[in-house]
Amino acid sequence: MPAPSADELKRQAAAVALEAVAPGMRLGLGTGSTAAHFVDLLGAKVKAGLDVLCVPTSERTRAQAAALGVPLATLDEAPELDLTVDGADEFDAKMRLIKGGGGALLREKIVAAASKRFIVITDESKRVETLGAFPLPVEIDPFGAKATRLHVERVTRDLGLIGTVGPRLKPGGHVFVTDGGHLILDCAFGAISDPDALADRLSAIPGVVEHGLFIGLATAVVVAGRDGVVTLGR
Ligand code: ABF
Repeated sequence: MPAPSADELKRQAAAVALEAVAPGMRLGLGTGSTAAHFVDLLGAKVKAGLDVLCVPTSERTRAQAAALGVPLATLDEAPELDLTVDGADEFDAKMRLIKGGGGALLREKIVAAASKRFIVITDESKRVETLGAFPLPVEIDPFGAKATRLHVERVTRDLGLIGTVGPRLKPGGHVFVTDGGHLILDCAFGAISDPDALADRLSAIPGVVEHGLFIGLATAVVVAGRDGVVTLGR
């Protein structure tokens, strides 16, 4: 039998997370290609009669879920969620994550923090010993963007992180703008030896709206690999 493709692995992880969904739950829906598999599988369950209410983390996910007939609410309408299922760009053995490659990190973090359980769905390519091979996204306010960027560079240099900090651009060279109207700095430092310290320092910078280090939020990470699906946490 041929080895499963990366896309098949993502769907397998999504299917395992779907088992945690029960009737009547209020769910947070993540963003990205792995989360899209979860939304797709959930849509089929809803069509078959499952009763849930869902809060999407991006306009992209909202459109996908709406097209599948998944009942949607805003986080203001459903401020306490039972479970959020989302992807990640990287995770380590302590279930610390880098997220934001898809540009939805602020809403993803707000929704995850509003959930009793937060299940991350991934394929094995996202597992790392030390976070940082994936450039860390930092979401900033457009006001004073250059000053904020300099501040981020100073703070990270103080922590011994040397690399490039640059605004995310769209294909064609235009600046990428998030659903919330913010900009993203992609910070390519390589290995981040102390993600907790970096998270604290970034959070303290005026102008930084949020950063892509998700620490202490994931309650489980479902990892689909060529040898099967493994779940860290619960
Ligand atoms: C979202 O989608 C993001 O936080 C993360 O950046 C990305 C992962 O995308 P994919 O599932 O397509 O690899 O979860």
